[in-house]
Amino acid sequence: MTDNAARQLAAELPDLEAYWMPFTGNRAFKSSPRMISRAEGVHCYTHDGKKLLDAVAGLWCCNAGHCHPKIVEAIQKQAETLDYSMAFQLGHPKVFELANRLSEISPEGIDYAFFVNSGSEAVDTALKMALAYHRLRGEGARTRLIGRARGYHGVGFGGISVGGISPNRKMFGAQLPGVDHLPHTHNLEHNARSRGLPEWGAHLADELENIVALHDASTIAAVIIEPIAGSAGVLLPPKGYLERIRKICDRHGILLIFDEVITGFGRAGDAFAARRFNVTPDLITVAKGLTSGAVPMGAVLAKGDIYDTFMTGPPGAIEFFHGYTYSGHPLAAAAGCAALDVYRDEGLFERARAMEQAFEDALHSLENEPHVIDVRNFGLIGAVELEPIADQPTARALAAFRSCFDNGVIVRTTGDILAFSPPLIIDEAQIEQIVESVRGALRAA
Ligand code: PXG
Repeated sequence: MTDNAARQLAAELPDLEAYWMPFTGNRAFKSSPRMISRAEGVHCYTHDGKKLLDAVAGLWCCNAGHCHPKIVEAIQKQAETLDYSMAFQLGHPKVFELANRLSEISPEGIDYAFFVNSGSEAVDTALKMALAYHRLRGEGARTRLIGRARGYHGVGFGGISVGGISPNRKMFGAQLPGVDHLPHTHNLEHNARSRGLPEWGAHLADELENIVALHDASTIAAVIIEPIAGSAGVLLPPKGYLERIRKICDRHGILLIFDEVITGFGRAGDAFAARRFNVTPDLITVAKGLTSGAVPMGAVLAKGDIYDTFMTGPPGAIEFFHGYTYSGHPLAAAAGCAALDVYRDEGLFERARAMEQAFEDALHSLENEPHVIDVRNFGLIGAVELEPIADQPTARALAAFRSCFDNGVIVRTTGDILAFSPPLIIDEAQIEQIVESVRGALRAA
């Protein structure tokens, strides 16, 4: 941007100081803001009119594309009909409709939905459900929670405790007690440049047996994992790994939670990764694509057995002392129902599956570009991992991000990994544009 353009932009913008931005270099942003003022379909537009292809679907969430007219209309209609009604002891029709719709598309046996407002809340809710479930069954000693290295489960205290991303944990003191972690499955020595699920690494699931041996199964409530880890840089489950985790959990009476905040709603080429991989957990956490990112909402989807376990005690009693003011908010519920309509009517989960090969081929054409040490993909999730510059971790990927942005494409970086999760409506020409913009960025660096 020229000095003149920067001055003009600053003149048109509000004062940027008061907003403390999340997961952002505030000072860097405020000295050189990248403002998005409008979006439509796969494109976002900056404040000064630049058109950008959104290769991340917002933040892995706008699966139906931005500002889908049917979702917009549903939100508008809901806003003028019922803005809010008490979330506890009162209900409204849309939220029941959404729960029913979710039970139709979730894996067999997962029939209940508890609504929250974000992925972080979904995770904390699922962990609490797991603990209470065991206690209700007379196994109150099962309090231990098992996460995984490099796992991302949001930023609540529960989520960072089971999460495995050090910068998200280290500043925040003592966390949940009694948490342990499985190793992650990312291994470039064995699996670099895998197309789809990597061949090597199913045995890493057996580490769960060692954790059980150490703590004893009678102390372990739940294992939480992302079927495909997104935030940590797209880490794929080796073939057979999730099946093995499921078997070990079954053997020891441990609940399995799939965190599908990213992989849900078509991203993995089916309604849920659990369905695509044919491995059914006991609880699924979702958010993001649930409303196609249009209104904040998350949910925990639960097996009937878990719901039934809570539905005991005196009639009239509250069965689960948990919930949020905005649980099942009417605008979110309306957006959720409309998003599910769009996914169904436009066949977007099937479309994600159909585009998978083109996406894979395009991404893997970057394998031999400068500094690329890995390319990996599954569904409409992909990553290009770069060799870090010595002593400057993240710098290489951030430079690529900036170059792509200047070239009209928004990508996401995490460490020195470029991550891609385009809206499910992406076409082949747009995939090509993303990949060519990354190629240009890498060659120019
Ligand atoms: N679980 C998973 C698997 C997630 O990916 C959350 C929980 C938390 O969701 P909320 O709605 O509380 O943010 C997430 C969120 C990134 C990125 O750049 C990913 C997320 C959030 C912010 C950035 O990869 N995922």
